[in-house]
Amino acid sequence: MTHAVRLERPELAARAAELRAQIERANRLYYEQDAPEISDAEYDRLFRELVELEQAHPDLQTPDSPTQRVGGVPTGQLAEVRHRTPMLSLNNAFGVEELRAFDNRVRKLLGLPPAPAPAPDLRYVAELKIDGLAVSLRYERGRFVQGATRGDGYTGEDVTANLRTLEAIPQRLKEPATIEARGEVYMPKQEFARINAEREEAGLPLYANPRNSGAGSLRQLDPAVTASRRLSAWFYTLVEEGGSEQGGGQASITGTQSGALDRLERLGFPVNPNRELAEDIDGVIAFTERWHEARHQLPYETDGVVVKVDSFEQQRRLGMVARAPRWAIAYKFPPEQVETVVEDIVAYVGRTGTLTPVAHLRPVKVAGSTVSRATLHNLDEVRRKDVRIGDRVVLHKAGDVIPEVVRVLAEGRSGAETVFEMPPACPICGTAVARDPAAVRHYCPNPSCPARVGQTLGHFTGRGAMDIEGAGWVVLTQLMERGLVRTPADFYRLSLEQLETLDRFARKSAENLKAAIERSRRRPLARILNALAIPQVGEQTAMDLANWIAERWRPGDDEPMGGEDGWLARVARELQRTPPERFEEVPGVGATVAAAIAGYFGEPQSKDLLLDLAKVGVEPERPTRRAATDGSGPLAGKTLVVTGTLVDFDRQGAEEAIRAAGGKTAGSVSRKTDYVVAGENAGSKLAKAQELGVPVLDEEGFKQLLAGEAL
Ligand code: 3B8
Repeated sequence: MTHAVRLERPELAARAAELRAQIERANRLYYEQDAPEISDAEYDRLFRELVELEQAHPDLQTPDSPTQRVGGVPTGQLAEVRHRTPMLSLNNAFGVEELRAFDNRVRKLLGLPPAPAPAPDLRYVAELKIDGLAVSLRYERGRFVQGATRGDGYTGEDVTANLRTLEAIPQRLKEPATIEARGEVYMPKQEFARINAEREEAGLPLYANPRNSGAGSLRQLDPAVTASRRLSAWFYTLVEEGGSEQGGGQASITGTQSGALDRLERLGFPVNPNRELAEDIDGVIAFTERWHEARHQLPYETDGVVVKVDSFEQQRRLGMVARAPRWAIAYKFPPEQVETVVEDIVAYVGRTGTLTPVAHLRPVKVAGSTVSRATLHNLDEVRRKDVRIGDRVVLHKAGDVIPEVVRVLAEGRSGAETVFEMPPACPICGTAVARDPAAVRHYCPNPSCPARVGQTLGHFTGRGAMDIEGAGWVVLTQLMERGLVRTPADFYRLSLEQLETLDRFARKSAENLKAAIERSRRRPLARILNALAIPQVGEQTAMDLANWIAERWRPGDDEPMGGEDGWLARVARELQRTPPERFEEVPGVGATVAAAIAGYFGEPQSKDLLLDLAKVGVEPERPTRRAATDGSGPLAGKTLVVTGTLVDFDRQGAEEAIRAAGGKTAGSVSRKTDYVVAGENAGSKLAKAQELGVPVLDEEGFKQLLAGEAL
């Protein structure tokens, strides 16, 4: 304590109380509301200060101090699960010096000579530290029976049903082992960016990072929500029956962490391939250096390297203190924050007319790329952060992908900084800007605003949609300015002569663009639906919706796919008269998205778009036949509803099996339902079936039915 300001006793007690309050508050925001206000680095700093204070003055420690718990309190909505062996957390190391200190502590406790003397019996495993949500999965005789979050380390939340929707989680192991596997469920960076973009459009609060959005997606009461987010997982701990996190029962099986990782892999778990068995701490340090920059190229976020003593026997001798094992440490990469200057703040008009203030920044390198723009989301956010033009700011990338202004360095202001105001008129079309009653959103109310139309058309021609090569912004702007394209269907009416009138367009370039437009007529239905820019419908939902449509309104063998009397036109008419609740049958679509889809197809402005596309000759590819619909198959002509959790099928798998057997699936039970397949925790649909006298099958009965065995 020589370097710190010396505090007197009452002040120390006050400081400890203050730290506890700050940490508790941060824990609540982080774990319960998935909305942290302080950075991880700041949290770690507070936590360490409290740990140091309590270590120096043990009488200041209270039984309920956050240092005595792992953190994370169950929200009380999901069922609780008591962990058979506690899920501890890791102590952190900031910087190489703290890694070397860890190595020396380990050596000392094991009676080995201090570095740099060689210690050939001591080896370390270095693993990438996945920035996700820790879970523990229980398998009995090879079957996945229960999955829980870490919670406070002793009691977590039961998220079994939600975890079953993850492809990364094996329902069944390659051996009938009874084990617990622990790992990290995470959200890939791109998925994080996609979900935040959707949330922004829907006016929902944004997730701070993939970890929080992953947690928000997993700690859900409705597994369909989890299923709609593409979560994945990496596993790193294997607890064999009767084992503990300090080795224990593990040793009898493999003896080492590196062996346990290999065994996890053989059992069928995803194990991160970026791991290394290092001969000494220098090997570990080289590993951290290698991944320091390279990590930005990974599709998931990693915030450090977990270093573990390889031998379980040594792990057991090292043991644990308070809340963390002494045989492992989490090396944290330095936070990727940089300083730059806000050169301007400009309001951009989006597809829906929303005006978004965007900071134009002095270009700066952060987390692997050069950044010159950062969205400020809305005026409230600009005011809350008090960002002014000319300010020096701290910048980082949320989730390692989205540039974000963390805070303003207000101390350095010269007074020449200017406060941003929303323009009173749309910067593109001059229409008076309107404001949502909810007050966060400013928007251009003009549906024919060139910015709005342009963005809509740009989305239509873009990748993942109709993918018309050569129809970039320069070309689009001209087509709009000349009045040649006002709606998406207009692209298909363009003549070669019209295209030749574009600036710097010769015969050849006109032909190329024309050919690209022609090629785009034959996109699959999912791409066409995505191209329409239906609110709340991104690529994934468009795909799910397309599959659902293809199942319900299967094209006839002789039916043309395009044209006024073709399949696409029929689909357009059907969609217009589909009530919102029917769209909830689409896998992964809840009430909000269903309402948005129905709202879109009911809107006069968008209603005829799909029909128009059919009329101008857009011809989707014929959906591939995934099911036996020719009247054969044991479930031909039958409609089934699946509810609750099954052991050997996830929801999608069960529905696919039904279709493959020639049957149909529905989302709700009615008198027309032939069977209800009820798994564990089946609720209202099961009750409905019993009320209507619809036959109910358990999983065994369902399998028999699929196998064509009469019941
Ligand atoms: C013991 C071992 C906690 C952890 C651990 O990628 C313990 O190993 C832990 F008490 O939290 N985020 C990892 C990661 C996390 C942990 C770990 N290994 N690779 C991670």
